[in-house]
Amino acid sequence: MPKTIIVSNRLPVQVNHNAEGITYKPSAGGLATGLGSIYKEKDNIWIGWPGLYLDDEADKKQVAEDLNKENMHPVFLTPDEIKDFYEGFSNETLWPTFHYFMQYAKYNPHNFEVYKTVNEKFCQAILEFATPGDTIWIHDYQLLLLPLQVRNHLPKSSIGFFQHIPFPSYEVFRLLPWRKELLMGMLGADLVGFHTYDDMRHFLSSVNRLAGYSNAHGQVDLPNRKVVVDSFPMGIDYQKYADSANSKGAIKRMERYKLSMHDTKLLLSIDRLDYSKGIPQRLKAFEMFLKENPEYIEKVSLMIILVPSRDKVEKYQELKEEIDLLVGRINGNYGKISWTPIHYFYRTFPLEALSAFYRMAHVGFVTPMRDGMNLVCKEFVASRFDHKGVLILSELAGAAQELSNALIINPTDTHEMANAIKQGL
Ligand code: GDG
Repeated sequence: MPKTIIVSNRLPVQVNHNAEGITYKPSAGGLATGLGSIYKEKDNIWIGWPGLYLDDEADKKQVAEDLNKENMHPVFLTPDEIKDFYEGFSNETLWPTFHYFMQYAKYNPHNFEVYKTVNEKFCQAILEFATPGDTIWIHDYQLLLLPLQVRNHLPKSSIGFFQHIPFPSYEVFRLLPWRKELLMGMLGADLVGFHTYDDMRHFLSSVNRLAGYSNAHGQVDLPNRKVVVDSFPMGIDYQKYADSANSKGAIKRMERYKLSMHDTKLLLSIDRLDYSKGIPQRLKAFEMFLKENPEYIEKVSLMIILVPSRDKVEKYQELKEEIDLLVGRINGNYGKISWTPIHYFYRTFPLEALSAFYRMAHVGFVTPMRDGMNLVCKEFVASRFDHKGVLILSELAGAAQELSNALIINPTDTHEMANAIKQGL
């Protein structure tokens, strides 16, 4: 029976190895949220890195066995591969370039070589499982070369590629020394998908100008195959978030949190800690709002939940320090014994707690500088099944193209954001 093989850099579980042995917990992040249900069906399988380095062969064997029972297969990476492929090329070259932070991008040829090798490692893992008729569904910017690598081994296979982050304009993409190889890698798929129409147009323009292939209605004609390129804006499981926000557990938590927050109005933001998410800009807008609207002091708080992410990468460490300082400054300047302006958490919460936050917040405050889609704003809306609440949303999130009834702001405009907070409240 044909199956779907999902392939992404990370598996949807975080594997840890500590004194108690090997433990597993679901990972937080957009991809895990979006595809969580598909790989569990029938014989489908999800191939990816389990998120840690294991040197002991017996541990690797155990992890592989445990994960196989849950329809997952691990690709193990060495410490050098983690550094050069994951932290290096993926997160210090592709991520900043694709999010228009070109000044953060490093151009290191060695890292690109390791990126290629690791993509080939994923390819070998696919070959272990693929049988004729299967659909191979590859995800995201860490695996741009993989569609072509698989095509070279299995010319007749059915391959989809979906990119979860923006695809930048040609003028930005062309900065990458490896631009053509990366494009050709993606064109190894039969279907290439993006969240938005703009991302798709940017990709097609780069294919045309760098690889010389034109397109008609999103179809690229290669000499021996056709590739369809389209936009597929990713949604969420609406019912899951609506039900969770209405669950006994979430309501109980919400009542407890409300008591300790003395019924102040609440702005809520939830992100991975990442410079693309516009967190310092958001904090400065909240500070300006308090300064310009002192009547709201003691009446409104901002809850900011930051999920630790890529903490070995220098820019992320610097960002964490900047955020710590800003939160300290705002709480130090405006706080009262009985009121904290910013409730700041640097960790993950279980879904039940997130649902309680989503449901008790009056305003969802989502202000990325760039975001492929952004699922948090959709989860906020789904959790407000009572149709109350206001969403402030950056025009630079893919989701802004769908959620046009939100208060749409430009995240570089501090004034506009401060005004939107007032309007939202
Ligand atoms: C990438 C793209 C695109 C957050 N904190 C906790 C937690 N989360 C969950 C949220 C949400 C997910 O993580 C974050 O998804 P986003 O879409 O907002 O952002 P990225 O992680 O950057 O995702 C993005 C996405 O891929 C999908 O294509 O939308 O543009 O950058 O689901 O709820 N989950 C739990 N505890 C937390 O503390 N359980």
